[in-house]
Amino acid sequence: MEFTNQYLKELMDRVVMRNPGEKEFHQAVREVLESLEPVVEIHPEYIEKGVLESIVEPERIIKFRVPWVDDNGKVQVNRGFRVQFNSAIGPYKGGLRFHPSVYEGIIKFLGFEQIFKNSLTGLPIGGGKGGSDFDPKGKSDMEVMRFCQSFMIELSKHIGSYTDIPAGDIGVGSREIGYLFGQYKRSTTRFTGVLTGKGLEYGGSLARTEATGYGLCYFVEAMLNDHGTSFEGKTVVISGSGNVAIYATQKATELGAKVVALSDSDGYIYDKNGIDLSVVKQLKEVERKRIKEYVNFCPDALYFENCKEIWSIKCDIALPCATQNELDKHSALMLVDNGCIAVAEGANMPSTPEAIEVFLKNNILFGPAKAANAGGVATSALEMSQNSIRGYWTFEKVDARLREIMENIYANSSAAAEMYGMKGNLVAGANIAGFLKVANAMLEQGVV
Ligand code: NDP
Ligand code: 2IT
Repeated sequence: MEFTNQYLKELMDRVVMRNPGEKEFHQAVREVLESLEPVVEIHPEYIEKGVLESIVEPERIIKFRVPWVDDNGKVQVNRGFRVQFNSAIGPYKGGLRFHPSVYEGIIKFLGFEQIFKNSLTGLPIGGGKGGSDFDPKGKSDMEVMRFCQSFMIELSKHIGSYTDIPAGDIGVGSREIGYLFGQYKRSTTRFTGVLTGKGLEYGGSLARTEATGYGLCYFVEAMLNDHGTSFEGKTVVISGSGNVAIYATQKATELGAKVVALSDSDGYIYDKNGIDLSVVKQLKEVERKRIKEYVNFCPDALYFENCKEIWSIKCDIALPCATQNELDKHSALMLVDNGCIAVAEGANMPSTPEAIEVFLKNNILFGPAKAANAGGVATSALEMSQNSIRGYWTFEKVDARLREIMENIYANSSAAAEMYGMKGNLVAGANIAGFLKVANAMLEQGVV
């Protein structure tokens, strides 16, 4: 799509020039700016008062060396990042990603998306993201611990329960959060809710582990209900086999669907009987093994190398829950040809812009990441609430709040799309609804 608004076009050109080589960040900004075309026509003040100029620039970027000693006594050096993108509506909030592909452009794209996602939750949280190019895969627990301790010695200087509250993302789960929390406490002598996704023994919230996957399914159920259908009896394909994929599988199954495929970065499994999640949980959460091992326990299942081909499986609903740009135009066309009716993003920016275009043109119900996967961070904010009152809520209470939040996000994104003349386009609707709250807060706070 070409910009029709000259200011937005020039702003996009400046973002590309000032952030060279950061293609994922450019992609994320372009999508939001494109959605805002009808908004700035009605509200030129967002341009005139510099809101758009500011919102694409992180408030602060912290980049640091993370030295640690491996099990052979060799010194390893990684890079650590924290992008504190926008604090207009609350303290910076967003996950940490440990994956070899991490560089500044990935963290900036994730931090930028987080601003609007967090706004959509309706809760008082700003946008941030961090991480490292460290690869936890194949490392011993002690290596992971030493890395996390070194990472937190530096990060602890920049975060706090009123300033910036990190959590997990790819490669950062309960094990890593535990080590990070332990080091934060030791470095600062403060026991606070500075991280979310904590263990239940030391301030974690019930249902946070399940929240992103469950929230994704609550969003999809609301979207399907609005179009006279539901998960009941549907065939579902889910990519990834990490935290988000596992709990999306669990909830979709509970809601009456059959999930027939999961993947990791090496390949995918197809089980015509429906995925046996107890096997996946044992392999992935306990033993940290590859998804191909699944076929050793479920002999009817098949394993295929090349994870991208998972989208060739015929399904009614597709939920990409692995990583950015995992679903391209070719995959989108396969899904459409096979009669898929709905796609919703559990991962952040998993569909390429060309894939999204295919979905929108073919009237596929499409739930964009900012809206559809906001259940994780929303439940993180509920964890912060519980930490503030020094108490705990029941699983049922947190889960009910999560469901209500996801239904509201669907309703608000849908309403914003319609109000700005793009009925049914939840990409535009989510971007606009998320943007307006942050932009108005920025206007009220002046040039800061
Ligand atoms: P996990 O680390 O638990 O799992 C990640 C999964 O995605 C693994 O199956 C992994 O396979 C696969 N994957 C990761 N990178 C790649 C890659 N480059 N190519 C193919 N597959 C890949 O992470 P999560 O489940 O937490 O995160 C998944 C997605 O959901 C991410 O996009 C994340 O940003 C997003 N998300 C997560 C939230 C959360 O609360 N955890 C909240 C909102 C969004 P392998 O083991 O082979 O690497
Ligand atoms: O992308 C995301 O929203 C997350 N990884 C969760 C962030 C959080 O703070 O819970």
